Amino acid sequence: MKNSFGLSGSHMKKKLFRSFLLPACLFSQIGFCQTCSDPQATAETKALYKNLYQLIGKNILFGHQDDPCYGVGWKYENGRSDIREVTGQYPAVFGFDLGRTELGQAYNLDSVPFEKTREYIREAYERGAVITLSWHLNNPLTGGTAWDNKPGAVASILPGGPKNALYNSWLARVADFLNSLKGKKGESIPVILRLFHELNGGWFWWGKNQCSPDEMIRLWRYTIHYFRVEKNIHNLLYAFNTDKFESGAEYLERYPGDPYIDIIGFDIYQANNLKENSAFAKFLGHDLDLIDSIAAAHQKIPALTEFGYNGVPDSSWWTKVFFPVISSHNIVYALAWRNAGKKQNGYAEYYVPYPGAASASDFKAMSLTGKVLFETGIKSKNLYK
Ligand code: BMA
Repeated sequence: MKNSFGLSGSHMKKKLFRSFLLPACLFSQIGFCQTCSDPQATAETKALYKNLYQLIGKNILFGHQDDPCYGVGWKYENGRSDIREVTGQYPAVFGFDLGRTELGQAYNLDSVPFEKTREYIREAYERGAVITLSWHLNNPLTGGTAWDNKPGAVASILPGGPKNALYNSWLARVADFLNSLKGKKGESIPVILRLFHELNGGWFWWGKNQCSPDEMIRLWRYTIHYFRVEKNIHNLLYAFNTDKFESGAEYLERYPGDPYIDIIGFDIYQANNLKENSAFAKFLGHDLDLIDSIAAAHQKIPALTEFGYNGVPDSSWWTKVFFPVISSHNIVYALAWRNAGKKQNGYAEYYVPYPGAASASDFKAMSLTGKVLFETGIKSKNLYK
């Protein structure tokens, strides 16, 4: 029966209930609002968000970029993982990079075949792990790499710009890849998409000296709208992440808004002016304090989206420097950068230990704290249910 509002009794109740609850995502402060930014997100994506949200302040999932692809002294050997060889467990978060998908190439910028990436993503998902993708996309204006930071590229790909059609074609290729990520029942595998990372730095073409805050915000919204509306992709959580930063105002200067973002993160390395343990720990703590409060104010999930101390030369760095700082904050995951080993340019890079490395036993000790979770710790959490 319809009432004077033209609604049946039960419909009316639902409407009133919703209009009461929605503005009061206000209730979120006491834990009610655990919905991701995309109202049309798939069931598994919504579940992932909710379950990660519930980990805030409790656990930190340990992640590693390109973990199953290669490690120090090996490449593409089935089942291998430096983290697993040190701790007995795979990481809880797997990071991969989409750079060069936009060009239709078979390999990414670090020579990882996309076929392999797809396979590793499926395997990680079946194990209950979280997947996050970064995208070091080429400069659409110059054809150079992501580090070709001449200004003007962001403006050129916005609607009306000379490279807008090219950018759309790049997004379409990324969309094809994202659409190809399917679980055993044909469901889309949820992915944390980490776009335009380190945007407060000046080294990428999307950096702070290369475009205005308004241009960057428009690019974020345009890109997310393209995936959601043009391509109907709803298996994504979006991570907003700067490099290390000084203040909340700096952090939020290019933030596209709550309807677009799920994860609030930043990247930080123990290098350059943060080479000393004490300097690094202090800055990490400072930024994590800010991230905790920004994430709480915006009802988002805080994360350390990328970090590292190349070669980890200090044998007790994990338990004495890193763990004390992260464990007193709210981040739900921390992603260590890749174990490239010796690269073609002769420069060596690794951020988690391999068997025999100086910090291997200390890393294992951290994996046994119960606070930082790896493969076995997340199994029972059923993050996709
Ligand atoms: C950097 C280095 C590079 C790599 C790039 C993208 O930090 O590891 O060797 O090409 O990330 O993965």
